[in-house]
Amino acid sequence: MTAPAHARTSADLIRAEEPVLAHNYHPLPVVVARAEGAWVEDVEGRRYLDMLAGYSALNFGHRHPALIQAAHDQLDRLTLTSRAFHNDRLAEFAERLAALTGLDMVLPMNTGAEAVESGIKVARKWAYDVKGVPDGQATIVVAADNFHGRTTTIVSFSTDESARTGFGPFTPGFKIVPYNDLAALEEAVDETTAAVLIEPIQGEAGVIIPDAGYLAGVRELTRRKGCLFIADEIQSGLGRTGRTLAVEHESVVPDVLLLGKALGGGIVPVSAVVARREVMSVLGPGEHGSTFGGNPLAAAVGTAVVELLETGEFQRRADELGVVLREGLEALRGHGVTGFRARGLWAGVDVDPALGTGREISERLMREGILVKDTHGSTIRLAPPLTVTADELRSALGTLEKVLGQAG
Ligand code: IF1
Repeated sequence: MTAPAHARTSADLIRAEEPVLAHNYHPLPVVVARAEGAWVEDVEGRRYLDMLAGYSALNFGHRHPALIQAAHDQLDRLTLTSRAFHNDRLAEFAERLAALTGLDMVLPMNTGAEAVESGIKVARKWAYDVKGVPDGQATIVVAADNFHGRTTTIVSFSTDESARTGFGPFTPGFKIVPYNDLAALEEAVDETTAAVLIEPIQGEAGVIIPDAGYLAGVRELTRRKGCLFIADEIQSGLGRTGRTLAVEHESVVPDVLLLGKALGGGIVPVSAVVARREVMSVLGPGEHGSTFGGNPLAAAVGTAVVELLETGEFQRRADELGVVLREGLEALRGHGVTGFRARGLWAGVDVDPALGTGREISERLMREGILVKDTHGSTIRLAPPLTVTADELRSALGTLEKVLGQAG
């Protein structure tokens, strides 16, 4: 007879997962039981500063009061209708999200991967219906080292073998070019190209920030060559880089924008494709859909998220605190940090491999009360909630310095 869940220790719960939970993750050995703001607490009551924030799904911190209130209010009214009927929350969500992004129409979905898949379908249909590409011949150009999700079509164009092995056969119609290389893009885009799909900053690859001018170059090239620019801002968007959207750093407006993660406020899965009217208009009734896409609970929380972003407060915080983050990391350069890339409250930090792997550094930080996640090799990513304070940020950087000093 196993102990009741509320009496189980972290170790009990980790052990209990093993026989019944798919082993598709290797989590840090911490069992979170409650959280508020930038802080989480494990089963035994130990507190940790969350410097991962759900990979940017918790931009507004854990359980932001305005978002929780919006969820509670909607839970007491209506949670799901399916799209067979209208609901009284969806119009406002779509209106305010479109206005926030500077685009025209919204296709509400649930997870990031669904937004990516939906963006691919819309771009292909635009290529056939508007651009005149012969049926079945549309191609989409993507970047090497991309991360856009885990569905079979999406891993079809991944360059990460661990994401692909064992999952074939794959979806055709994708070309892969090096990221941050406009010449390669120029060569790859041809008359069959429906779209160029890229992350404005590559997250999983290690927070790879392209050269100044790259995003503007992609915008100019796609416009000139008559294909769509799809920006996957599922991780880079919604305040993370110090702007509503990362593409704003180069004053670029894509034809199609993919959003997710923080759009659901860290409460419910909410994602969306937002696009120019000409593009989204290729979808007719019955041609795409989702049971939960645009449900009233998601729309209510999504609207509250948009409301937080309309003030610009979180974007300013990320921009201003980004200076604290970059200065702190600069001070660690040569003291265990061999390099870093940072924009707003988002950084990929390369640690001297002699001091340990990213996983080992992450575990040492966990024991010191800081939660981060490694990406590849000895790179760790830092992405705290945008509600983090400067003191909390400095404290986390001090702990990183301590851990790097102890390591090796
Ligand atoms: C996990 C990575 C990050 C994304 C971009 C689409 C999606 C993601 C730019 C798909 C999702 C998540 C997946 C999550 C961990 C996290 C991740 F490590 F997997 F690669 F952030 F870098 N576009 N990224 O970053 O969105 O379907 O997951 O909602 O545990 O797999 P999703």
